[in-house]
Amino acid sequence: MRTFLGLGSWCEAPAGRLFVGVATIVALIVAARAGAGPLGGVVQTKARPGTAPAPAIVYAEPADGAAPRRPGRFEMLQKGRAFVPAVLAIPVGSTVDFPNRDPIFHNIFSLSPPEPFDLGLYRAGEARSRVFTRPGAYRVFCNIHPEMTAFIAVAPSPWVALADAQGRYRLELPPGRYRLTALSERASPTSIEVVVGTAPADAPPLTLDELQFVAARHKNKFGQDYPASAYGTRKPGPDR
Ligand SMILES: [Cu+2]
Repeated sequence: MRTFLGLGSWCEAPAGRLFVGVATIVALIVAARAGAGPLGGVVQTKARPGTAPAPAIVYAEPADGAAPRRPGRFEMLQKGRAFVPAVLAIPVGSTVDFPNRDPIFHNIFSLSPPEPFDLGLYRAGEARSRVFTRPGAYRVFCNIHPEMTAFIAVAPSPWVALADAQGRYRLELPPGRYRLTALSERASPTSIEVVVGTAPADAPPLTLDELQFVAARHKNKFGQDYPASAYGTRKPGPDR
């Protein structure tokens, strides 16, 4: 039998503080030549030995003025008793479709503080959708299968990216001053300020710390423990 550690009670407090940066460093990025101005960089994660870092999310907010709204449409499948993909990074206002591609029922929900939701129970072949109007970090679960866990980061701007396995990311930013924030499902957010010119540039590294993260069984949609029968007889999903 395998125990599913599903990012439980520890997680909700940091999620509520998602967009409060921990450390702020001012860094100036000097434009070298005219043209498009993508900002690249790398997120370095302090992870436990032998543990792959959780996927990092990076987003930029204008330091002065409001960010434009450019919502998109995204998809998170329920397939093989897992969420696919298990991590999404989306602009605020975006819609996420949650199709059920399994031959069994699922019940997707989140208790995360930005805006808890419950999509209810639905069968194979059906899809339900949700518009994420509030920025923040959403831990997403299934009320039947505790091994199903996902993470959706809703950025307050259109400039958001999921870093690759090496922590590298790229954001297409108009020239200006920005607050750049990185976070993951296992690390509190950290921010720096950057000034973006008209030429491609690299931001100073952002560092995430997973060492404080303690995995725990998460609760069901009623805030209660799952029945013991929900564990152990199920096919294991991703242990994240
Ligand atoms: Cu399920």
